[in-house]
Amino acid sequence: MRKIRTAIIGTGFMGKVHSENVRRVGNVELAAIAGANAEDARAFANSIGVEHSTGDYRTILDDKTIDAVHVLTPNALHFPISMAAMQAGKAVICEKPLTLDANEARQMVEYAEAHNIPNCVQHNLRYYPVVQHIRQMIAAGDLGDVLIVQGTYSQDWLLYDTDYNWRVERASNGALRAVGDIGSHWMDMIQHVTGLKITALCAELATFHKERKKPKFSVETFTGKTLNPDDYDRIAIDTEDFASVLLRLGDRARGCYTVSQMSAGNKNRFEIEVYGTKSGVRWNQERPDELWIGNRNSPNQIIVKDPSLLKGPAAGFADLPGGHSEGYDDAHKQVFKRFYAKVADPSAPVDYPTFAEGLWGMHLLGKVIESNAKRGWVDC
Ligand code: NAI
Ligand code: SOE
Repeated sequence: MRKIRTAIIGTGFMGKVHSENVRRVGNVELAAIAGANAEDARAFANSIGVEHSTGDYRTILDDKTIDAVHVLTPNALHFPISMAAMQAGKAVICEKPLTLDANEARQMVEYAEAHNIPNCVQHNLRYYPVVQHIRQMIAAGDLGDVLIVQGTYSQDWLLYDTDYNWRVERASNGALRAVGDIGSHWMDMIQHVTGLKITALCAELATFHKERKKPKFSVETFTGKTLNPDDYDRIAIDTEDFASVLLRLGDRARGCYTVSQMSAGNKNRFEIEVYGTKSGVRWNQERPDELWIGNRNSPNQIIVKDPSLLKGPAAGFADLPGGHSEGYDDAHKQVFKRFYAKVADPSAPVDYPTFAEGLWGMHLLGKVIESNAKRGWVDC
């Protein structure tokens, strides 16, 4: 079997996660690393045992032996790097949010479709086994008609004004921070599990820290907790820390969610609840193998992931027996398995999130900005 040769572009949090998990896919070889500069790239490549590294991703795009790339940089670089990679004929997995705006995302979709290039936006959170079980329950009508969706994506890693990351800056991140960074996951997830589209929304954004103290040197995602007072510059902030969003999903279903990067004690609480005419479900990423099922006329249940009990195709997203937890890393691996099956065999199904879905996500983010600006409902 010829292995697909892939490269990682970006050596931070996602650089680690993608490197480790793409290596769990049998038909893929991690062949090269590109970083922001040669030193970062080499240090990272050494730490994970990859021979080839570069401080200029274009070197990788020029390499005809590389079949695919993972774009894992700050958001503003997703579009130029992904477009250049596709123009060089590489299959592309790009992190979320896909781009800075829908216009960039549309160009990526059009290019990929016109040139038949396998493309994926990394909405990995869909691929927890229990989430897929919820999806199958809803498709089978176990919940009845969906009436209510609600939930949150709440974190606390930007609670203090000394917490800093490229995400707080528009130029690197885009205009929406909390909604773009984690609301993008929530909206993707709720549409994926219910099969419904968000058809209108009403959003309010809040920036609690109008000014933050920026470290004078770079800090990686989630790691800015150990600096001293002299290590900072004061920077004005115009991206949101928190948002609340009301939703309509078609004629009947209604919902709301909050996103926050300043809710003390919430490390990575991504919670969805779906209530239908028969029953409801609640799932929290921090306890990924558990599913709460709410009933009106019988006791509520908590079920635990077990492939032999997962509904239909959901079992295909669990690679370990019941009682053996499958978490964040495993959800990434599930995307990679399916994406690289497609890269290896063009007749394989598209069983992973595509740039077209990333474009819809960017469209919704644009609607959040529009709604907040006009202080009212907007149709999507
Ligand atoms: P990070 O700040 O930890 O890493 C970003 C890396 O990109 C850094 O190593 C930086 O040096 C590198 N970089 C910057 N310019 C570059 C260039 N020109 N060429 C190559 N590398 C360059 O950020 P993190 O958390 O890894 O986020 C990266 C992306 O992944 C973001 O778009 C973010 O939204 C997304 N993400 C997705 C997650 C998921 O669960 N799907 C989780 C965390 C992040
Ligand atoms: C930071 O908020 C972050 O790493 C996001 O960028 C990811 O998408 C999310 O899954 C975890 O938190």
